[in-house]
Amino acid sequence: MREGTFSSVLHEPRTAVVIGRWLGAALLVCFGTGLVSHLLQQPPHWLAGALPSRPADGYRITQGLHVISGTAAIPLLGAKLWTVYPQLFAWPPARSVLHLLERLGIAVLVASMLLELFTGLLNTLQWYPWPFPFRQTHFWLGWLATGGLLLHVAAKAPLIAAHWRRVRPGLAQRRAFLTAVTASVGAVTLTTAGQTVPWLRRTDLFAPRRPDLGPQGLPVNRTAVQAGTAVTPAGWRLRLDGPRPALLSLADLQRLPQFTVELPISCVEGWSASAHWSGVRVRDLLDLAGAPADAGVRVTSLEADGPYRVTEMPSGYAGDPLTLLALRVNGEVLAPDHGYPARIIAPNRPGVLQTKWVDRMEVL
Ligand SMILES: Nc1nc2c(c(=O)[nH]1)N[C@H]1C(S)=C(S)[C@@H](COP(=O)(O)O)O[C@H]1N2
Ligand SMILES: [Mo]
Repeated sequence: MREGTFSSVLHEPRTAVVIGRWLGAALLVCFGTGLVSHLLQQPPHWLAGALPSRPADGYRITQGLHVISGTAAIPLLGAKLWTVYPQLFAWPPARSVLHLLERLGIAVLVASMLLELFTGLLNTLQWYPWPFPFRQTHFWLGWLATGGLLLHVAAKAPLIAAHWRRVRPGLAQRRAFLTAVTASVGAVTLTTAGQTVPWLRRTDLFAPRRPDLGPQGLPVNRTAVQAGTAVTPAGWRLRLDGPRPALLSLADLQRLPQFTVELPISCVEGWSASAHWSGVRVRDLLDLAGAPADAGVRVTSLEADGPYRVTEMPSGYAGDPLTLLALRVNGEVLAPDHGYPARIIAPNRPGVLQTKWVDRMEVL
């Protein structure tokens, strides 16, 4: 393509560096918090026992940052690509083997980054129009994109260093462009972050969730009708398996010491909402079942099938006094959509692990 085809004066390195810095910062926050989410949801064996159940709001904060930084990265990536795209049409396509490799690297970086942000955005909408599993794909693309990003920064280090500092006088067009980019990032953040940040709730216009809308003031991801648990089997008993197995009716559970805790549901999809939960401490149930002090527990739902039917809770969570088998939320008996007759609520855990419609607990 001929010189002069791209007319804007902003297709130049200083603009790319300024936007690249913001984009790089957003992507690093997004990658770090994404790793935290992955480890909390599916820890490797050696780590499971060491996961901290505090701070109680930890996952709410890291996952909130994950979705906020990922959303902000979308307009930033758009601006960055616009600044540099004339280079994508550079001719000849490769001047040397090294140049060819660099361009291939950029192709992988751009493709994985676009796909990563796209799959993440659609996940916040709970929309999965693809045949591959979301979580594993998003995880590995994250590594690919972040690795590609680091290589890209290394390859461009001299150029970045040369344009790191502002040259006076700056370009008026650049100032206008950066103001527009800042405004777009601000707008997408302000209109979506309310799904997790309470004081931004009033500007939450476009987020897929309003954290205060739903039965008992809480959103629902999977309803009781979807899970086939709208009607609890007659004569339901909690089956407690361990050295001293037990079957506990709802009345039996209500006779045990009751505790109330304030804990959030922090969904991996980005919304979070706090509530007051009341019920029996999981550790008290483990004591009843004769479990040793360092026991974990496997929780199984009444749900016939579904990816979140069974969860395992290492001892660090099971032994935390905030971890409850909740029977009530915000002063009312759990609505079917929130897990009636009983659900798990634990601190610093992804929402997917807060099992609803609990049927069975096994000492591990
Ligand atoms: N048995 C079961 N428990 C479940 C789920 C599920 O699909 N099945 N969804 C989980 C997810 S993804 C979230 S975010 C929380 C939401 O809890 P809530 O619907 O009470 O707000 O429940 C969790 N517990
Ligand atoms: Mo969730």
